[in-house]
Amino acid sequence: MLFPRESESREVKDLSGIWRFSTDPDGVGRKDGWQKSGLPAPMPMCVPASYNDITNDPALRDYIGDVWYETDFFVPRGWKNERIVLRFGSATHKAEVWVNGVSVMSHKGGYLPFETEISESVTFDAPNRITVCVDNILDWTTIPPGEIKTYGDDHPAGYKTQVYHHDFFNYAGLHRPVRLYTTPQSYVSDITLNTDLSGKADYAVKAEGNASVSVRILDASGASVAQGEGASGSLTVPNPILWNVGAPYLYTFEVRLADGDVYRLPFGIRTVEVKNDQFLINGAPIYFQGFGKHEDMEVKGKGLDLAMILKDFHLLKDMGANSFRTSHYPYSEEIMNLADELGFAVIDETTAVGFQFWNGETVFRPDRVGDAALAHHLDVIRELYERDKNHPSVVMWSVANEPRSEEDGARVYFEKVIGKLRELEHHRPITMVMNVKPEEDQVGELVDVISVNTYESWYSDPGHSEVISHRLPRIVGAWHERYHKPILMSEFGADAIAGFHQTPPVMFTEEYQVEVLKEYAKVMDSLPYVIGEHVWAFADFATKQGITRMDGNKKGVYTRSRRPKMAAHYLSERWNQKQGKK
Ligand code: GCB
Repeated sequence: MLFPRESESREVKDLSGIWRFSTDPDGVGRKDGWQKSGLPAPMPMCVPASYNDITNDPALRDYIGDVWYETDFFVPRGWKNERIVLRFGSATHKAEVWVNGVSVMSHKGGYLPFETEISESVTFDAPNRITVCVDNILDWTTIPPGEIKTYGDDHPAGYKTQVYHHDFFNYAGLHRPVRLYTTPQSYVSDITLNTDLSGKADYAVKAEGNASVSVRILDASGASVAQGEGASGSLTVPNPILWNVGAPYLYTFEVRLADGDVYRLPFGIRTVEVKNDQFLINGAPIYFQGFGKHEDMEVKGKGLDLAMILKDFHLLKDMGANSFRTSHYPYSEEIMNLADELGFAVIDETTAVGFQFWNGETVFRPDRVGDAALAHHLDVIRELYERDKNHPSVVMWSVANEPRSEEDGARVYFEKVIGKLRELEHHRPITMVMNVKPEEDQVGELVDVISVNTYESWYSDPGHSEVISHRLPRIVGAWHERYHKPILMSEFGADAIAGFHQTPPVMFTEEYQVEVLKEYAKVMDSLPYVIGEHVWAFADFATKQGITRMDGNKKGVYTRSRRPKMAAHYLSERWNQKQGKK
C-alpha cells in the first residue's frame, strides 16, 4: 500500500485536529444510528492520539469497548473529477468507518493503515461527515490476544477487566493521521522494487485503468539516471550510490501514467543477506546496536508525535545506535520513512506478542491462539509486507515476540506464518524473538536469525549481576549449538528509576542497570555469532498496572520524557567506539 504523497496529480488533505468523541460502553451506537444522527453529547478529542490519558477520568483510561469519533469536512471543488480516498494510518484495534452515514470500510488490526475510495459518498456543496467506531477489545481473534474477564458478586455489578499478556498499556484510538487524498481516475495503486548491488532495480507497477506506464529513476539531485516503459521490468542505475546504515542515499522511483497520474517513491539500492553467522548489508557484516522501543509518550499515549519521533532519532544517532526493532507492532509510516532517510536498520515486527501466559498453560490450541488468530496473523503479515516492502531501512522481519515456541501447535502455526511471508518475498531474512529454553524450542529451524530475549540478573538471580558471565554464554551458546544461525540479543536490561542511586549497586538503581549492561557487553563481545545487541528498552513506557510495574516499565535508558539515565551515557560511549562493528 502506497504512502499518500502529493504530486502534480495528487492532493493530500490531513484531517488531524480536534474531532468529536463519545464512548459507547453498552455497544448501542450502531443500533441507535449514531452514524446517521451524530454522536450524543460528544466531547472534544485529539486525532491523532490515544484517548486514554486525555481526560482525568479513570473510566476512560481503563475503558473497554467501542468509542466513536466524528468530524466534518468539505471537499474542494477542484476534486470533482478525481478519485477521493479516505485513509487511516491506523485504528486500534478494530474500526468501522461511515461517510455521511454510509458504511465505507472496516478494518481489524491496530497498527496498520487502511483506506477506501469515497468519491461516490461525498457531496461538494455541503459539509461531509466521517464517523468512526473504534473497538479496543483484545480477544482470541485479535493480535495481540486477550480476554475480557467478568466477576461474580464479590465484585461490583458489571465490573470487568481486559486481560492481556503483553507488557505495554493497551492504548487505543486513532493513533495516526487520517487523510483524504486524490488520484486521477486511472492511477498507480502499487509499486514493488527489488535492487541489487549492480544498480539493477526490478520493478512492478500496478496501475488501475488502461493508461500506459513510464518510469524513471532520479538521483538525490533530481537528475534522471534511468528510464523505461511498461508496468514491469528492470532499470539499471549506472555507478549506483548504495543505501547503507549510517550512510543513507535515496533515489526516487517516479511512475507516470499516460493520462496523468504521477507517484514518486523514495528508495535505496542495497542488499541484505544472512551468511556464515553474519548479517550482511551490501555484502559487509553489520553489528546491530540499538534498542527495542515503543511508540509511547505522556498524554498522547501511542499517538503520532513528529517532534518526539525526531527527538528519538537524534538521541539514537548521537549515542551511536544504528538500528531498532519495532517491538511489538508495526510503527507509523512516518517513523519508517525517517529510518530510510536517516539510515537506520529496522527489524519490522508484527503484532504477535503476548502468546505466552508465564504459567505453563498451553497457548496454541483451538480456543486460544487457533485458527482465528492465525487467519488474522496472516492478514497482518500481508498488510505489513505491502506497507513496508520498499523501505531500505527494513532489513529483517520479525514474525512474533516470545511465543510459547516449545508447543507442537507453535510449530504448525509458525510454519504457516513464515511460509506466507516467504511466499510474499524472498530476499529479507526472517527472525522470531525467542525466550523459551533452546532445547525445547520447535520453531528456530524456520527462521534465518535467532533473536533471543534474556533477563539474567533481573527476572532470574535478581540483584546478582556477577552470574551473567557464567550463565549467559551457556544460554546463547545453546541456541547457536542447536541451530547454527546468527544470534541477535534482542532484549536484555534492568529497570532503573531515574535519580535512584546506590553503591554497591542494587536493583532499580541507575548503577545496577549499567552494571547489567556491562556484564552483558563482555559476553556479547566474546561470541562471534552474536550479530547485535538491542537493549530493552530505549525509554520507559506505560504498562497495565500491577505489582511489578511502578509507574510503568522502567527498563528505559531514557525516561519517558527522554531524559538520560546513566545507562544512556554508558551505551553512548560503548557504541560510538564500536560504530556498528563487532
Ligand atoms: C520482555 C518483553 C517486553 C517486556 C520486557 C520486560 O521479554 O518482550 O515486552 O517489556 O520483557 O521488561 O519484562
